[in-house]
Amino acid sequence: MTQVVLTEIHGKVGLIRINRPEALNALNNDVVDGIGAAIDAFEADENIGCIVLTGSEKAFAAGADIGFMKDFDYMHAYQTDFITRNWERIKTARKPVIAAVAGFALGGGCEMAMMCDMIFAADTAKFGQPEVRIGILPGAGGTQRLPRAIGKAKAMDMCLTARMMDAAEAEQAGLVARVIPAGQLLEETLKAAQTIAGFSLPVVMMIKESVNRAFESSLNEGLLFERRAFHAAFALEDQKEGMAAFAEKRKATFTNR
Ligand code: DAK
Repeated sequence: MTQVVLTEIHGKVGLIRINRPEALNALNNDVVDGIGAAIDAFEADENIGCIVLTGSEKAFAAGADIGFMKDFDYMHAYQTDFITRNWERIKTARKPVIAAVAGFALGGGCEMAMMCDMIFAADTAKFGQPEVRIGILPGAGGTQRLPRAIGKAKAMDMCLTARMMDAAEAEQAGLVARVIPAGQLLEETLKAAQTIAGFSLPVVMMIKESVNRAFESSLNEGLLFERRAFHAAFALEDQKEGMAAFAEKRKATFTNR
């Protein structure tokens, strides 16, 4: 049987690849469970400092698998806790997760990319929330994360008209961090991930937690959270090493302590 989720290790980076080319990487339970298991493994591996989630050249993921869910009734969706049960593992990852998106990122695919900490897009990427076309609404965060990323006007436009947004517009709107020529997407994303993985992991995790707090709290609460984390950083050996290395004009060697 084809493995619908593949993993590789590149130095200190764990790569997760969605692999259902016949269905444009449509997301079913096997795929989502596979991504969750891969994240579990990379989170537990102390040699890994950053995770990259990607698809194929043609599709990051064209959405939740429509065939899989077309006969669901309300009670089934509710009782099996559809989506929440396994999709949210990306959100709870403590190490940074970068989505490397080429081709279609639609519906649940766009939502999954937005669950990651940032999106690097190939110039071929197309983002959309076309659920309205098939009689449902975005249900894995699209109506909430999209307006936070690109504002109400464009989020409404995408969710209500089902139009796709190309990579250039997505970058201009703030949905993606970088647009990269398609042929270099993985290489460039892995390079950025290696940079992150070369820093102190506890500091990287504190930064991720603090930035995420900006979306969950008032400015004052967020600033307080940041300040506490900042003070805590002075308890790390890596802070001593980082500052000593700067003073001694050498490269820091972090030990994640
Ligand atoms: N599901 C299942 N199969 C899909 C698929 C999908 N989302 N998208 C594509 N495929 C399959 C096609 O059926 C086709 O299979 P065969 O016919 O060859 O067997 C194959 O992938 C190639 O697709 P096309 O022949 O259509 O390729 P094109 O290049 O012509 O078109 C396309 C590409 C991406 C524009 C088109 O495939 C398309 O419109 N796909 C559907 C996109 C879509 O509507 N995505 C949103 C799905 S709904 C929930 C939370 C979240 C969700 C649901 C519930 N709860 C909390 C309850 C999420 C919902 C969604 O994501």
